[in-house]
Amino acid sequence: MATETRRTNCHYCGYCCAFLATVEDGRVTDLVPDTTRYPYDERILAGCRRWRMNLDALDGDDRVNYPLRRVGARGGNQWERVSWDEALDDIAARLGALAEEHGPETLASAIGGPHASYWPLHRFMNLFGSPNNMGIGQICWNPRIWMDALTFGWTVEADIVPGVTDCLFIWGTNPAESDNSAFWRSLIQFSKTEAALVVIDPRRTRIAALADVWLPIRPGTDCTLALGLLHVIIGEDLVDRAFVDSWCHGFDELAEHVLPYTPDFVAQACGLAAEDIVRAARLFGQARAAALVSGRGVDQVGASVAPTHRAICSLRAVTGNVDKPGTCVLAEGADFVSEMELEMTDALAPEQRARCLNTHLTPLQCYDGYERVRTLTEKLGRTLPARYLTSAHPDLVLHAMETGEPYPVRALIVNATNPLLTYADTHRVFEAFMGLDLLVVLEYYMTPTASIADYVLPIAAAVERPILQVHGGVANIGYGGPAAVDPYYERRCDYEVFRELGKRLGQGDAWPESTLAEAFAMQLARAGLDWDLFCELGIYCQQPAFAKHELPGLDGRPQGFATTTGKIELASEFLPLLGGPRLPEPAVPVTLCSEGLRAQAEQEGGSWLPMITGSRKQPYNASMYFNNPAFRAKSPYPVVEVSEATAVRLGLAAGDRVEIATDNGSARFILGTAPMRDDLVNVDYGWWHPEWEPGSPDFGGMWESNVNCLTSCAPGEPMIGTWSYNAIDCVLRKVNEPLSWENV
Ligand SMILES: Nc1nc2c(c(=O)[nH]1)N[C@H]1C(S)=C(S)[C@@H](COP(=O)(O)OP(=O)(O)OC[C@H]3O[C@@H](n4cnc5c(=O)[nH]c(N)nc54)[C@H](O)[C@@H]3O)O[C@H]1N2
Ligand SMILES: Nc1nc2c(c(=O)[nH]1)N[C@H]1C(S)=C(S)[C@@H](COP(=O)(O)OP(=O)(O)OC[C@H]3O[C@@H](n4cnc5c(=O)[nH]c(N)nc54)[C@H](O)[C@@H]3O)O[C@H]1N2
Ligand code: SF4
Ligand SMILES: [Mo]
Repeated sequence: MATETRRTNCHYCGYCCAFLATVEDGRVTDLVPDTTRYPYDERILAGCRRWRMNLDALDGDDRVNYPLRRVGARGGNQWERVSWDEALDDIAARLGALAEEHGPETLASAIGGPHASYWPLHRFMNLFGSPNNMGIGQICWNPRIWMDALTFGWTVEADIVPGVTDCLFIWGTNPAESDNSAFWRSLIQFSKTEAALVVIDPRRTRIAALADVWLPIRPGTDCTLALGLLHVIIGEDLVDRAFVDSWCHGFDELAEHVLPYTPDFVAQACGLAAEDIVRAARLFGQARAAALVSGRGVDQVGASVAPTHRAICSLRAVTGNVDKPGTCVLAEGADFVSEMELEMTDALAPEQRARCLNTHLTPLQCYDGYERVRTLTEKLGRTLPARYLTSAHPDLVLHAMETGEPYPVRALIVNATNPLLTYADTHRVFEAFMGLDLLVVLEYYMTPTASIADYVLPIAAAVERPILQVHGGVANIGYGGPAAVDPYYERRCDYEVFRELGKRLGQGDAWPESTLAEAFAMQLARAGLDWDLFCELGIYCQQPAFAKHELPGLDGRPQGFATTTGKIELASEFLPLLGGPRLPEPAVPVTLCSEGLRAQAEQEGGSWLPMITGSRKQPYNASMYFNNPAFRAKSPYPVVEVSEATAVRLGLAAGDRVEIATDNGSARFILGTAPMRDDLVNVDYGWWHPEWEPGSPDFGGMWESNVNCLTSCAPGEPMIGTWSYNAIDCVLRKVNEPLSWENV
């Protein structure tokens, strides 16, 4: 028996840690951490509960191993095994016929978190002629990317350097649960230094417990807080005058704009103590080097998202905490072939771009907005990825599926996402998908979404496929490595699936590389790096320089920032061109509970409360890993949390069964108590029961504790279209009947 050791990587989180696989006759028999490749850290791997799943997942009997075609009614969970050729021939023929009848825009795609390289799907879509890539773009990552780009001309990253950074703001992010790896470890170390740590989060997270100042903010009021911090910083002249005079545009306007945001006013609006606001502002304003990291807490709050990010950008700028060591640093563009080129964005004809189901709704998040920003960022040679930043709006895509307006969307390709759990408004998503002519799902598992497909295509996971993680090209870093083995059974890499489908639809010339590894090699070659060498090193990385705005441009003068004015835009000259505001204004959170629902809940002894959803928790990730028996033994059921005081006020106790509802639907959970703001509900997301039968009637138990049965994707933010998973409301009441899984 031939035994070899091969390099490979884990992809159960974004770090893509390196491993050495023992391979016997094409099968992996063991995995050990590779101590020679990025980002090896013995303690992190010792604490990581996920990486051993790679071995189980290779041969797990719950994996999808062969192409499956639906027989019988949609959602009936009756399948026949077909060959790849049969599946791809039929899918291509049906897509061709649908495009003939309705135009290529009748095909939409759905993506999720950064699980896969999405550019092959997007290349396929662009060449097919459809602009309608739907996903999570509007609520994950890209609000920040858009606002950073409009303010600074590119994205910024916190450069947290112990001994240099003397103030750090952690704003609406909880790395103990969402990262739980190198970054979280570095924060623990950082909290032990003299530097000030300020955490803005309604929950007393583990990082909040380490903070010098914890601001348990009322959800959805972060823009007001940021403007209040600016009020103190400008009022007390904690401003970096020299930097502002040379490099900021619109300071006087901003100074006037924040005058009404006094500590008392802000304290009232945000449910905080005025003296804590002043203290936090002084810590940031007086620091020699201050950094700030934000997350979902400010990304997923509908209309507030853009103004909050802009106010946060202004906070960095007026204090001069931009592109200096230990502050917020503008990344470099990647040396590799850009995501936009890989996606072949330019192949999509202008008339098809104009049909994207976002263009008339969100003037920034669309091809026109993208091209305008691209013109700016490319002045300094950097290109943003197009995929998220032009993604269609789910509200419009669902509407087109439901009504055929403005044109029918009849087919959908779902790649690396489980929309029935993770997209807003599950009932609506379900009805819309059930009515499609063709639903193709590329998956590892028979998820609820896969269970209602026409075709489920078996996809190769980490260890069976090469990995190149490049963060969409917004920084000059790439890491990953080769596959240890060929995919087991008949699984294939996503790339090969889109290539084969594309070839059947006349796209042959556009897919010169026959494997994903060859495509990665081509992507890296532009950086002068050979794929085999990259696999040995595990990483390509160039540190950005500091104070890049002072470097000489082509005309010999400082190159400045890639914005309309060449300066950091505290007052935006760009957004008004799209009908947006010059300065950040707080917005009012949405309500999802009608008066009728509230009155009924009250009659039944329930209460109406603000809600946040999806706060990350180990060991799960969105709708994944519920099939891991060890994880389930440790975290067996879905939880709704309130503070102890709130539980007492509501007459509830930990362990009670509760139902939460909005006008959209309801879900049931077990009540827990946790240290957090009073009168607030924190709800788990992603819960289903893989041990249940897929398909009708229970769809893997997804109706019972699925918080997205309550949410809505109605566009809140007018430039990007962000909807709300946080700062919404619900009614909560106790129920006595056992939850169905208690009977199993
Ligand atoms: N275990 C695990 N890790 C994950 C994921 C997962 O599902 N599970 N998902 C991955 C993905 S897709 C993402 S995008 C990242 C997200 O990573 P993070 O952004 O770190 O997400 P969370 O850990 O939920 O932290 C968000 C925090 O914001 C707080 N918050 C809620 N509403 C508000 C508000 O209105 N204002 C403020 N200031 N705070 C608020 C919540 O209490 C919560 O603690 O995590 C990634 N990592
Ligand atoms: N209520 C609420 N909803 C939310 C959020 C929230 O906080 N609250 N968070 C939102 C955010 S930030 C995000 S990013 C989304 C996450 O939403 P999703 O990305 O839809 O969530 P996952 O459960 O991680 O689904 C990933 C699916 O893809 C499969 N998969 C993993 N890797 C691959 C691959 O390489 N190829 C293929 N074909 N399949 C693969 C997995 O088996 C899994 O079923 O959820 C969003 N929805
Ligand atoms: S789950 Fe993340 S931290 Fe753990 S081994 Fe995999 S990539 Fe590394
Ligand atoms: Mo996300």
